[in-house]
Amino acid sequence: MQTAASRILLTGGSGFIGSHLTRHLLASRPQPQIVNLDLLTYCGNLSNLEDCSWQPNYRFVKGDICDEALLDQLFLDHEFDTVIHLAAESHVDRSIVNPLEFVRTNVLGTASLLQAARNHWKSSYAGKCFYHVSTDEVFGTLSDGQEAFKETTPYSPRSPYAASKAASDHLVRSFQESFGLPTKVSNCSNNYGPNQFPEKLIPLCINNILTQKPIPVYGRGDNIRDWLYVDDHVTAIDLILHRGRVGETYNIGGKCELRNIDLVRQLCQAMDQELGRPPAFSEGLIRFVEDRQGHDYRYAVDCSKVCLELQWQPSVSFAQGLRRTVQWYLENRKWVEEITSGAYQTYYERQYSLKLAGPGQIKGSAS
Ligand code: NAD
Ligand code: TDX
Repeated sequence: MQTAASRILLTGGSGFIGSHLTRHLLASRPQPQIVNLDLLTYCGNLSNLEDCSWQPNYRFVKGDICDEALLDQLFLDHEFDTVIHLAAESHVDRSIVNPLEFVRTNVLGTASLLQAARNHWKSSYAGKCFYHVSTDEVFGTLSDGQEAFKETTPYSPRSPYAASKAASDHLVRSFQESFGLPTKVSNCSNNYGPNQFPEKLIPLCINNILTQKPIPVYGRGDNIRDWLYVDDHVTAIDLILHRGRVGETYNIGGKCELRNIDLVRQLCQAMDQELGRPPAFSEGLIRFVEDRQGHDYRYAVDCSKVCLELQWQPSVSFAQGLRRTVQWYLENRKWVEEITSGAYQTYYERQYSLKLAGPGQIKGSAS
């Protein structure tokens, strides 16, 4: 079903994928109004959307997706017809250290958003859409030769992160089934590209190679991930949002399975070339370290549904995407330095301090 998506509540827009998606949607025609609701946790960074902050159809709100009163107020003020939900705790290693934070944000936060959408849309669901951005990790782990995850693969999450995303997917489905809320879900494989927080494999390695620190590869580096350049994920979300069928889930994948150790070696090579270092210089930094607990062995996504139904394809090869990513991090060293120093967390105060509203009011209005 066609969705106009003219007044969008987008959550997590200051994170990695959310910032790319927001920029993409702001440039689309007809231009939607976008409210980016983001708590600016450690991985939210206002500078990711600095170039968009002046646009009249964009507004940033600092706030928590678990804050029901805030959600209520935002729905009243903006009369959203679309929710695109990306806000989440997203790093598997952190979920092993602090699972409850993941339950709060990913499960309770999603439930709060669903409830707000249901309350405000219940008089008519026509032209409304709740789009939930999820992950392939809900399907669990594959062995070599096992068939890639399909939309119909049973859920079998193995990390607290994956379990919290699986729970959020189930909640979305339950609101569709029980209340008729018009929902769409996509489950995507590993993304990479500019603005990814440097705790994830690729940006962490780029930073360590640059600063000549050890590159930690978990276990023997045999684990396999299916990599997708972030812009291709964004294009898929746009297509599903506007042309996908209500009530459906769509798998999105890169058709690009790589063993971690092979990826890291390729990255070392690309970095050495960019930095004019001798061949194999950075490979010497690789260290095999203790494995992640419950480390999923292999992810592979069968994305034939979105390819056939919506004519989507990954358009950026891994070699191209990796080169672009490396170049972006080299040209934007300040972005990582501000994260390392903590300066990025003062950006909100610098940008919005004069406009802070009183208690109970919405903060951070850019307008
Ligand atoms: P990210 O960690 O870079 O960004 C998450 C954003 O959510 C941050 O800006 C953060 O401040 C915000 N946030 C966190 N808790 C919040 C709360 N309580 N209220 C409001 N905002 C909050 O994540 P990402 O990698 O961009 O992932 C975005 C979404 O896509 C997530 O839902 C993730 O599960 C999903 N996903 C990610 C990948 C990937 O490879 N990165 C792959 C598939 C799906
Ligand atoms: O230092 C590291 N060394 C290492 O060997 C890190 C950070 C990771 N790894 C391994 C673990 C994984 O096998 O690299 C692989 C990729 O790790 P992450 O970048 O942490 O991603 P992953 O755990 O696969 O999850 C990612 O993809 C699915 C995102 O973080 C999730 O948000 C998304 O849902």
